[in-house]
Amino acid sequence: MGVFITLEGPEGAGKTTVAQHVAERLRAAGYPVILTREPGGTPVGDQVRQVLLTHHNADMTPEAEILLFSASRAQLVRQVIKPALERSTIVVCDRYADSTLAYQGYGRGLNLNVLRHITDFATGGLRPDLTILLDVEPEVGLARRRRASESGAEWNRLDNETLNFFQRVRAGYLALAREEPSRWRIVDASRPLEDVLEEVWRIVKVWLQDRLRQP
Ligand code: Z5A
Repeated sequence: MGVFITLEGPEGAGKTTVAQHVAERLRAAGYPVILTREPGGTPVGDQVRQVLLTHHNADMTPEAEILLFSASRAQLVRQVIKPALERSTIVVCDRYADSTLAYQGYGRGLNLNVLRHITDFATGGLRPDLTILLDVEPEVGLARRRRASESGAEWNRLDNETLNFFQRVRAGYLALAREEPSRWRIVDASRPLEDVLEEVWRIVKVWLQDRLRQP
């Protein structure tokens, strides 16, 4: 079986940049790797992503939102992630089910147990082996996002949420990480990018070495 690594965190934390870097370094070290993301990562998921993130759908209800994120995830798990793990590949995924607990649960206030049931159905119970939380204050992350969007990066429907919403999301992530410390590693992503990239790579390298030592 392969290894399933996810990157989580609020907007502008650096997930996409870090996920690419980790995938490149793993490849350079000789591991078979695929890099994917949520929502999206499949043709069906990419269509769902458009529906989720377009500003035209400002009236989307939280219930519709969770089902759409789950639809994209169900497709990604069965079409991409599980087959890759069965080929003993390392899967690096930019966001996964913990985003649902953080955003729709802690952010929107939907019942966490209900979300866990829906998420288990969508994923068939597939959980990450290692999750890295890139933790950053919402003010810092949003400022990075704003700068990136001025240079052409997408500014999506969820980016318009209030600062209070993003503070609940961040607190939710930290609570999730503390609940399950064996799976999560928390990285201070407010530091310069080079430092963050090096720390995440060190975590992944050490974690993989420990795992290979296990019988
Ligand atoms: N969502 C949800 O609600 N429920 C779910 O179940 C799932 C998702 C799966 C998806 O958008 C949205 O859907 C997202 C969560 C929600 N909400 N919003 N908004 P997305 O995945 O496309 O967008 P994102 O995750 O928010 O990505 P992002 O804002 O682009 O952030 P990022 O991937 O963490 O950062 P980045 O793209 O790597 O970097 C952003 C910029 O910051 C870029 O210019 C970098 O060069 C810069 N950067 C990164 N790190 C640093 C450091 N350390 N210092 C300085 N500058 C940095």
